[in-house]
Amino acid sequence: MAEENADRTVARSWLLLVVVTVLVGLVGFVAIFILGAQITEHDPTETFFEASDVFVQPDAEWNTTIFVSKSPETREIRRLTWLVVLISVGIFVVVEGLLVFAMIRYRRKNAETTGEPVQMYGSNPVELAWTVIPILIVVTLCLATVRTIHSVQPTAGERPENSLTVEVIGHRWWWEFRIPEYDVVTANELVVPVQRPIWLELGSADVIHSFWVPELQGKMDAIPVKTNYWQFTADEVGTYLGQCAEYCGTQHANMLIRIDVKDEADFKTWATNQALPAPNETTPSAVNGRKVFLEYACQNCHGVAGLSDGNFAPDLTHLMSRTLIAGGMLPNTIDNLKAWVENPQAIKPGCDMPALQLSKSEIEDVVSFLATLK
Ligand code: HEC
Ligand SMILES: [Cu+2]
Repeated sequence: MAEENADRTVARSWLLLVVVTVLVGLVGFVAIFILGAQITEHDPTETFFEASDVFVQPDAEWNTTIFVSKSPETREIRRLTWLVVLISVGIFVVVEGLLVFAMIRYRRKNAETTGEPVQMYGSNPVELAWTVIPILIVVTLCLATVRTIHSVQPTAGERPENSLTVEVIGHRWWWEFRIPEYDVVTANELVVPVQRPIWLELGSADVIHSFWVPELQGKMDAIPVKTNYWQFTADEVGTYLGQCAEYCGTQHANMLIRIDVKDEADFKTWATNQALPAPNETTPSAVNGRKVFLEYACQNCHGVAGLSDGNFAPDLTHLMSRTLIAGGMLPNTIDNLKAWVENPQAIKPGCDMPALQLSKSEIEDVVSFLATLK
């Protein structure tokens, strides 16, 4: 009787092995199918997340979401994410299913009819099953991950011919962007052309930062001394928000990124304007403000083309073309500029701009001057 039971159990475990192997094979096949599909192919989950207010709030001031992909690179990353989720859910269902089955089948109430479950030791098929299946799963995940990394992460020599190079330099706590092709230097807010590969060369002026605009690309470290390369091609015109993703000091949370993707003509207009020197100020207050700018230490830290070449702090040549200041903390309004110049430490404690103890009229004047930097 006991022997008969043991035989049945062995037969059952073989059956289990076959079923699970087939299931894993199926999942692997689906995975390879999904990964192998053309990246231009429509992804139905995208529409779902884009339409879902939970993940994307169109009116929110600052909204970064990993659920919407607006570049081929993020689509690849998302596909990998779904593969991992799919496999994990599969494992969960199988393991929990077996657990629940065992709990019901062998619960105490059934003990008189079914007895104790057959106690086995050293069953080859079972041992094989729980060794081989996890290995298969891990290998599948590993291959898929390597494949995705390889396809989204460029190396130094892979810069596409038609790409636009942007140098990205992380500072505590703001981002510097340079576009050598157009002589552009700006801070925190970058404009790039749509459907053209953007080639990023990342570095840092101090500690390690991480450049992350989730709708356009995954994270990439910006570190001192060594240049890291990163690349994305935006599908659509729009504004994409990001954030430093590597803790870099007290104001790390206020180190935001804003990328405006425009069509080629609008981008060129923007870039051409950014490359112009600061316009001549007109009002007496602005003329005074310019003096204040040169007399106080402002010019040592801030660059204004044609006036000063400080490069420790955000370039101010076209300050007024930006929507936010202080790493994304404040809308760029006259009142906020005044508050900022009066005491940056009250707004962004610990930041690298000191309160320069300007008088009320000096603040008025220097902000009138800043307001001419269009
Ligand atoms: C010791 C260097 C230093 C001096 C001097 C200095 N700043 Fe700054 N300033 C900074 C830094 C650093 C930031 C960026 C702070 C941040 O976002 O973390 C900044 C930010 C700003 C910003 C916001 C720019 C943006 O795009 O976010 C304005 C405007 C500004 N400074 C104006 C001035 C004026 C006007 C003066 C002179 C009265 C001045 N600064 C003096 C270092 C300096
Ligand atoms: Cu940071």
